[in-house]
Amino acid sequence: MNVLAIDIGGTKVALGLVSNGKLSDRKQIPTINVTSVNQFANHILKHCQSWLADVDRIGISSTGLVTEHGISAINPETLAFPTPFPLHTEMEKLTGKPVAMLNDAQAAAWYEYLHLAEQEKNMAYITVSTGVGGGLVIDGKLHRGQTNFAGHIGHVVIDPNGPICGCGQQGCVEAVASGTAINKYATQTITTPINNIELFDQAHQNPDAERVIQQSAQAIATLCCNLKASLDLDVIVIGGGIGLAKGYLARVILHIEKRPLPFQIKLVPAKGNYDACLLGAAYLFEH
Ligand code: BMX
Ligand code: ZN
Repeated sequence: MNVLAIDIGGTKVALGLVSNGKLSDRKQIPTINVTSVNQFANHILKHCQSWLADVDRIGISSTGLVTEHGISAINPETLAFPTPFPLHTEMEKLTGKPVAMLNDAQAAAWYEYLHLAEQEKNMAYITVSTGVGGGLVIDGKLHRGQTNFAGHIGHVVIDPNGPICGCGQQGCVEAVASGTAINKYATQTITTPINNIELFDQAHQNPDAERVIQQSAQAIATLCCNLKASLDLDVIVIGGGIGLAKGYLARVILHIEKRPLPFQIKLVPAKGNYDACLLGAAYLFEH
């Protein structure tokens, strides 16, 4: 089976041709601002025209709350689609192929669950990227909840006096730990302009850079321990551009190891690497 996999993030859209579960071709385009769902669907299809004839199904994973009505933002600062945004129905209309759509981190959680090394039944996937997203697998089933909101763990409040989050709350994990938050803190503390890649490169010799990364790692560690206490998970899989940045996971683990034993939880990097959400889109058809 050939699946056209589409992963929509706040800054980029990844496109993949997945043949029998393996990524055989991949492209990346920026997430553009649009006024209609038709405009966005055509923009995507323009870039994968050459694959379409071979495609049996289309899987979409997207940042935001994904329901049967379409995509909407929990944090509109990271995605500015008009609401409603029924990308799945529009793609079905334009291609005539069956389309499935899920939140990006929920999709990645399912892919990672199917690829766990151990026979674990309770796990979470956390992506630390533009935002902080999550997906939960409980007793071997992807848990989405009544309104599909389950897993939006980036919007768990860890500091009621913390920074305002784009979702309207104060002190969410996302407002402290995401790539966007890291970049904001870095710009405030380090006087020369610096991007997140440079920040990680400089961390070993620049205490300000290290402090900014530690603040994020500590917030993610708190989130992991909170998840262990609330769901008694067996493992948490970490992904995303920040989550997979060199040395980040090790920093989170060090913070977790300082907690009392019942709160400690095993962390592993995503098997799907930076493409966990893209592969997740293709695996929406695997049960
Ligand atoms: C936000 C939220 C989640 C998403 C997460 C990670 C929006 C637009 N997105 O918390 O649905 O899973 O970011 O998204 O409200 P990413 O774009 O950083 O991968
Ligand atoms: Zn929030």
